[in-house]
Amino acid sequence: MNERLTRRERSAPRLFLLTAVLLLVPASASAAWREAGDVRTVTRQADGVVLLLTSGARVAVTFRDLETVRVRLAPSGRFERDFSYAVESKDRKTVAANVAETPDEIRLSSLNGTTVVIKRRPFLVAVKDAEGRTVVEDDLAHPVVFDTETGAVEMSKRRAEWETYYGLGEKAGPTFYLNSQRFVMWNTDTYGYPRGLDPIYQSIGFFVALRREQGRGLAYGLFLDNTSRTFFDMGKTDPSRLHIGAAGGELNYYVFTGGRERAPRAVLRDYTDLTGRAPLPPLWALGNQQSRWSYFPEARVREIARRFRETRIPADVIYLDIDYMDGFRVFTWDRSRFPDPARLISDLRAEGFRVVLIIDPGIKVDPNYHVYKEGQAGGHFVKTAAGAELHATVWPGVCAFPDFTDPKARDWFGSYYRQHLDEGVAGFWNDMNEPGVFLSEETPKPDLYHHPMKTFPLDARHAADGQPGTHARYHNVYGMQMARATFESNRRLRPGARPFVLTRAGYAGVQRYSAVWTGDNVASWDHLRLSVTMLLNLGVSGVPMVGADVGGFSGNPSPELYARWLQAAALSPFFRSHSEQVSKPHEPYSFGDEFTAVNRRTIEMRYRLLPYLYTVFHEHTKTGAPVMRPLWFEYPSDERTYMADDQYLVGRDLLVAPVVVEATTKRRVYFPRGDAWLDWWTGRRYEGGTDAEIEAPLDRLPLFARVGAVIPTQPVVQHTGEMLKTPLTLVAARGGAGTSSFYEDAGEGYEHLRGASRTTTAALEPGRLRLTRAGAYAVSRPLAAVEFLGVETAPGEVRADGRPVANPAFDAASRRLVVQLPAAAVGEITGVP
Ligand code: MIG
Repeated sequence: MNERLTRRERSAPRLFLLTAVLLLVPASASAAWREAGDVRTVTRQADGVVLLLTSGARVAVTFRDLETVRVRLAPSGRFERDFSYAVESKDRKTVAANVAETPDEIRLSSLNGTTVVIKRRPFLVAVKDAEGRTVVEDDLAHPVVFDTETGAVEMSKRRAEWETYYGLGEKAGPTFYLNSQRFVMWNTDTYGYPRGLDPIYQSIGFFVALRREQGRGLAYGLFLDNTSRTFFDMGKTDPSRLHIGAAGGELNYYVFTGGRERAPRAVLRDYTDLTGRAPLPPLWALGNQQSRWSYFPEARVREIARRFRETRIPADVIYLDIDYMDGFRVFTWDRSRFPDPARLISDLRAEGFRVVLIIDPGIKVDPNYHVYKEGQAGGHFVKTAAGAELHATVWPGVCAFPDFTDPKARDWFGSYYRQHLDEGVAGFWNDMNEPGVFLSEETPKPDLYHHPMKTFPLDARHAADGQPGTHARYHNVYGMQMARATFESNRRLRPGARPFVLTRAGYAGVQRYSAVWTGDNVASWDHLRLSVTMLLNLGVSGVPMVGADVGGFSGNPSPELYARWLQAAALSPFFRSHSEQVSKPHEPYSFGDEFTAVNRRTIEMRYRLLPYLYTVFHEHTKTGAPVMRPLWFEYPSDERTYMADDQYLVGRDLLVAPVVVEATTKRRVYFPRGDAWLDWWTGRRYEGGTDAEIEAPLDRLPLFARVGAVIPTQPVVQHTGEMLKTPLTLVAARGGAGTSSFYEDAGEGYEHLRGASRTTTAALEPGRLRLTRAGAYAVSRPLAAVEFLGVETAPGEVRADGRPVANPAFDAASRRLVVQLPAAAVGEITGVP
């Protein structure tokens, strides 16, 4: 605790200076830089070419997909085994490349016209789209270089000054877009990180570039797949280029051209085709989640559950943080605090609550602790350079750490989840897996965010799935491999249920295993704003299930800040309130009666929209599109969307404009060009390409539906277990034509992969709505009503399948016409004004 207080008291500028000095040390350590040189020999292969350069480096330039180019450069001239933690293992596609050589160039093209032009002297790569436009190209003045002493490797890509960049995973940058900033990938436990601090917990070296040319938005994506420390200088040092490099290993990167369209959607599709998509989460994980460091003992946990139900605030999940354990030993319980966990969990379950447990990587060194003993006997712990068991201090005291890069250690660690699964635990939360460890008394101070001793020594050894190497090389995948161990063991041990895993650290591809939260944020208005851009950037980095601690982890939000944060997060993918030990209560009912009502309304809104949110998650599994989307993702031709950092889309059809400024009850909203929008609450119409001042009283989240969309909703339920019993209501945003569809399945298990799902397509036209259903999902939820939004005048006769509907309810103030439907499945509604 002491450490924390001192840190908070320190002045920010000094901290930044010290941090900067620390980060510079490795860069200036040595210098034996060498240029990659000219192309000496060319070897053709089916999907591209392998080049030998005059420096001795070897390069493979291949098509990974029709619109994805891969460049792999081994400074040593020898490629390593082609293995990646980021790439989802599945059958490689065979993508044929057409190769043409001239004295100056080598040209590769894929079937649909994507082309790579390789200059021979010196070796330079330019990628062109099917229309012949340059996607991205090496900077003539800065060819690829590598350092023969340190193993570092760097490249530079030319950048158009007006190009903007997004993604790079979890970044707390000063602005939403990444332009003119320099980022480092090195997973770090950064309690209370101020805006601008970098790196933090995750390492995802993928970004999306966007620029407007001839009236259209052109996107591309670039992913550097290198697990060692990497950097991305997005024009900070030199505005004319992107400067990207790694501390060691191969320069191994992919360019996603976005196809002929050059659409962000296509870039994300191809990036997630490579690194995988998040599986459909269990429905309960989309519910409201309540956490705290920590709820204990058992009576307190029961009280939390009871209070939610008493106050009629919907919730699905309660988290148990580190204090449930016996002396912080993972896979144990403190029996004085939790005498009968299985009983507690089943009682909570009867009230509609699931329990998620935190599981940290550190295993207490204690000869009487079975997990330690078995881990030691099995040789599952990370070793020092000298081959001894690596020890470092975390919550339990001195710990050993499973080598999650070793498949045997993953299986071994994973097997302990069985006990908790048998107790009925629903999901697991992996923390401290950067890995983060504590500084000891003897560690040289000051205690900086990026103190090198807050993780394993760089020369510690990892098995790395058959490619053994140092911690310097595998640090950034440690957390992701822990989440993988958790996910895979849950899949194996409880095959009928969808795992739920939450991780703090990760690497590209983490979405295949886990949800991600943005770590130890702060109860401030600025952090509320920051959470929006952080989640958006994570989403376009391929990770859909993301959230920030609502209300801020560190510190105490005012009731107003908590209420506004809850609203801003209510439609974010992963929705959880969490706060640190010393903070005041952060439950939505703990800010006084007036705010309990406000917060209830917010959470009810999320539950109303769960059928829609679930549909958007399903869309992610098919296309890789984020759930929470920046405006530019759908409107790349509208350059006003490029800087929109305090509004977001959920799926394609909902626009959210949270209030992120203190003491305000209105805000300006920008409506992207190309669609018109209806105010969710008033039904008022706003044209695309315009701004408007929107009323936002304390109990209201500014929310808009895209004209032409049909959005599935349900009545308020107290938890997702009640959903299947409730009928659906469709909200049809009238005033233009459009087709939407929504997805339903059991919300759990894997029957949906065997056809047990249903997709309903809704075609909205002036005066008419048509519904068609496809799929064999048996537990069909009836459709109770359609709410037409944006109706200005009272209707004449509304008909369902030709028969008049009794008493459609029209409310002029909210421009809503509610049409109750008969029990039989309706195919067509007509007569809507
Ligand atoms: O050293 O488990 O980010 O969410 O409550 C702090 C206690 C360890 C850090 C996590 C936070 C969690 C806390 N953990």
